Amino acid sequence: MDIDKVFQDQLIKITQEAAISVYPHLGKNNKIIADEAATNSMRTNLNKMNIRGNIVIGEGEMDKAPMLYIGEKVGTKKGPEFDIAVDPLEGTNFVAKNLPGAISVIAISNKNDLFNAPESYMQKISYPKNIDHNAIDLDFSLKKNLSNLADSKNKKFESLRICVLDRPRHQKIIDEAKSLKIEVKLISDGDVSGALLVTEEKHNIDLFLGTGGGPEGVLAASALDTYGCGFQGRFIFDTDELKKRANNMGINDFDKKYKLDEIVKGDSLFCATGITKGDLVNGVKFRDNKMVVNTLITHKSQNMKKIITGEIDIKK
Ligand code: VTB
Repeated sequence: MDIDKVFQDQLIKITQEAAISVYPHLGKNNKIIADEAATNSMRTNLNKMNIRGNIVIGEGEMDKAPMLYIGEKVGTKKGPEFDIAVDPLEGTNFVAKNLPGAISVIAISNKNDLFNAPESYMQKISYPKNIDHNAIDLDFSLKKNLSNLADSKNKKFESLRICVLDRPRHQKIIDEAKSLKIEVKLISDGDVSGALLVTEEKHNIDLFLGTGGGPEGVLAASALDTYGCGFQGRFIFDTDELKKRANNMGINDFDKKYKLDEIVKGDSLFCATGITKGDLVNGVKFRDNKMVVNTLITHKSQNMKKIITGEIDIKK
């Protein structure tokens, strides 16, 4: 079933207001307060929606997060049943230091259509549209993925650019790229945005790969799906505790490589509002007593992918 278009504006409003709630905390070196503001705003607004929402990706497990925890029910309990993935403040470091790249993110699907997993790391890879899904694989070498990409895109191998989270665990990828003479865009945080840089030519990224947050992987997968891009993810359940939690959620194969259509099924709606200026969207700006905010929205059934600029009167 398609998600009704009325939810587009409602979701945009949710990430817009969450982004605005973070604005006073920019550059204050306090990640926790900024995250709380965004989470509080998002939760309050979700609870006003006429939906029966289930948080499948949230601020953490119930015993660790007081708000928007995995399994929390949100909405007025009237209306359609949705699975909801949230990252009210993706890039807490960016906000604390007032650096580019912070966004507020949400994705919804029909009930049972978003992947339900405990909070863990995920190995991920995303790539542009119109690429044969057998050409790119988490388990291929970087060289093989890139030569297949070059062939599919009819581009010169050396002209390809990849995006990787700047972490010691990615040194092998970074070294390999260097030996292949491939340019790497290193990002310090924010791999929802990183994974989405393959969506449009203007970002000039052909492949995103590496290990980051699992929740961020599921969120990115929703938007990638609407763009027709590719994604694979493998959760890393490397402790007994995580294995137990995964098991309780119905996961038995801990090493499974998930394809995009196993992570996000059917219709989905995704919104990301910029908090600080970033590659995907501009940050919150203050102009004539108004906050100007930019939101990337994707809605699969409507083939919608665009940036909406909103002006919010702060006197209200
Ligand atoms: C990424 C990134 C996040 O965590 O998922 C990353 O998107 C992965 O974790 O913005 P480590 O920092 O532990 O490597 C963030 O940087 C923060 O949640």
